[in-house]
Amino acid sequence: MRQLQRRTFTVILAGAGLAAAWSPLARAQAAGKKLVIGFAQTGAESEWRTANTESVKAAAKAAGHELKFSDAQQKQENQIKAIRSFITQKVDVIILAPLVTTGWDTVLKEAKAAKIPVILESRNVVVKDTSTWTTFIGSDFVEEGRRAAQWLLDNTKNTTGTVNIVELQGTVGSDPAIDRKKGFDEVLKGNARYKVIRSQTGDFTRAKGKEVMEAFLKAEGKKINVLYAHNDDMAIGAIQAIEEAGLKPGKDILVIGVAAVKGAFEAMIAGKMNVSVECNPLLGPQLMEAAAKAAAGQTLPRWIKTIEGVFPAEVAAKEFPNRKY
Ligand code: GYE
Repeated sequence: MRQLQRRTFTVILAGAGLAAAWSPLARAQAAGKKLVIGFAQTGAESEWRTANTESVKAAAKAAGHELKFSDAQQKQENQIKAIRSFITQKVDVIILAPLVTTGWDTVLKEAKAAKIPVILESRNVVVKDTSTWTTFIGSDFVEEGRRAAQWLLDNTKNTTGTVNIVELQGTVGSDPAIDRKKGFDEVLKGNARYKVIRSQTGDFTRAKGKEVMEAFLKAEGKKINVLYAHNDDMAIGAIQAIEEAGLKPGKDILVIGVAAVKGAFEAMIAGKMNVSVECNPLLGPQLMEAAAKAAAGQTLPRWIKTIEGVFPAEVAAKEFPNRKY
C-alpha cells in the first residue's frame, strides 16, 4: 500500500529565477503591488473545479488583487475570447486553465506580444513557442494514473483470473485525461490479466459518467470487475448507474477515482467507492505568488508541482474531517 499523506502541501520545485538579482526593496515593492488578473477558467464541470475557482478567488481577494473571472463553460473558444478581452483590458497577468492541450499558439502569442505573462494552472498546453507561457502550476497527472493502477495491483494480488476494467476518461484532449490514462496503462502493462475492456470519455462530469457507465453495463454487464474514473465526479455518477443495474459499487465492481474531494470520501465511507487518488485544487495562494513574480518580470520555474497522496476507503472516515475540499 502506498504511503498516506495526512495533509496536502505544495513545493516549488526549482529555480529562484531572477529574484536573487533584485534588491530587497524592489522585491517588496513587486510583492505589494495590486494587480489586475484575468482568469480564464474551464467551467464548473466538477467538485474539483469549484474548489479550484473558490481558492483562486479567495487568494486574489486576500492579496488585494482585482480578479476578472471568466467561466468558459467547457468551451475552448470561450477561453480564447476571454484571453483576447483580457489583453484588450491590459490586465497585468493572465491565468489560464486550458481546457485541452492544443489550439493555443495564436492567442498565447498575442498575449506575449502585449507583454502580459500567462500562467497555466491545473492543465497544461502543447504549443510550439513555449516562451508564450511562464509557468504551469498543477499536479503530475501521469503519477496519479500510476498510483491508481498501483492501488489496483496491490488490492487484487490475492485474486486469480482476468481483471476486467472499464475506464471513464476525462475531457478528450485535456492533459489530465491523457496523462491519467498513460500512467495507469504504464503500470498495468506486462500484467496480462488486467484488461481495459472499455474506455470512453465522461467529460469529467457526474451526468456523463453515469450515462457512459450505463452503456458499459449494458454492453459488458457482470463481466466488469473494476471502474477506473479519471475524476471522482464521474465515479460518483457511475456509482449510481451501478446501483441502478442492481450491482454493489465498491464490492461487485471496485471503484477508483481521482481528486479525493469530499464527495468521494462520502462514497468511500458509505462503502461504495474503494479509493481516490489525490489531486489538490487549492492552487490560489501559489497562483497569486507566481502572478506577483511574473508581473515583476521574474523568471519562474517551468512547473510548480503539487504534492499529493492516495486515500483508500479504509482511512476515509478518519481523514474526512481533515479534508478542505
Ligand atoms: O481532475 C477534474 C477537473 O484539470 C486537474 O479537471 C483538473 C481536472 C480535475 O474538472 O475533476
